[in-house]
Amino acid sequence: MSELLSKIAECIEFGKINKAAPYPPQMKGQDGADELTRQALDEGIHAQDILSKSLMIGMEKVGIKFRENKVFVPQVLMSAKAMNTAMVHLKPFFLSGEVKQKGKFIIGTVEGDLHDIGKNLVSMMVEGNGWEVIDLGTDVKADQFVAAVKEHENAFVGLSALLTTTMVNMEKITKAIKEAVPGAKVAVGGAPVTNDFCKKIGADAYSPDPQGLVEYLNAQVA
Ligand code: B1M
Repeated sequence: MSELLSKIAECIEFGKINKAAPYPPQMKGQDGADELTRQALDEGIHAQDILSKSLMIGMEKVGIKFRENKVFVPQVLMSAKAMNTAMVHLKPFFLSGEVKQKGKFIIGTVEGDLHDIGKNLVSMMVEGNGWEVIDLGTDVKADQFVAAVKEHENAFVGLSALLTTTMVNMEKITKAIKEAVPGAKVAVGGAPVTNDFCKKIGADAYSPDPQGLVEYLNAQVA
């Protein structure tokens, strides 16, 4: 069992989607996340074990390598694609409640801002680490965040901004969320955002990269 789970983790780490995929070259012709996840389920390995002992391990390794500039956006996207392929096989177990997720995470790029590449990477990494992600998209206004936080009880919130002109909207969004749902936790990130800015606007956490955010979220439910 552990050998198969290690192989799946490797597929996620290196972005091997399925046997037909030519990427990465060193794994050409080998089974990918698609075939191996199916095989693991057929062999009776519990979906929860596949998630926590292989998919999440692979995703964590990518997150750390990305933070250390050892891999870049394209590699992370391939890993996320491999992860999503594996997740298709696990979806029925999520829906039946057999596989437990760590919690809910609402994310959006703030009002006025249309940049979504970084926000999407964050979403994929958080989802790949066992969280249910509610992605509100781009140009998300305070009332949309508030509605989502009211709908999804105990969800954590993530705000992304890429412009110095839109990061200022994080303050009113954070205030609106906290006014509507006292105790709600808001994390902020994006190229122009800093830890000082996070503190100044009353948000709860800042991370410069997806892995730091994942570590913050995991620590909240540990
Ligand atoms: Co725009 N743009 N852009 N742009 N754009 C920047 C951001 C800019 C720095 C370019 C420049 O001038 N050098 C500049 C901002 C300057 C400033 O504010 N100081 C800029 C500008 C000015 C603009 C327009 C105003 C241009 C114009 O129309 N005159 C316009 C604004 C549109 C709008 O939003 N209203 C605009 C438009 C666009 C495109 C549509 C063309 C396109 C976006 C496409 C898309 O996202 N679908 C675009 C792009 C691609 C860029 C650059 C080139 C790349 C941004 C990106 O995707 N980076 C960018 C210049 C650059 O960075 N080289 C630029 C890759 C991404 C993985 O990184 O988003 O930082 P990033 O996310 C990181 C971290 O920040 C972190 O994790 C991610 C992975 O490490 N992170 C979080 C992000 N969110 C997080 C949340 C967290 C935690 C971590 O917790 C919740």
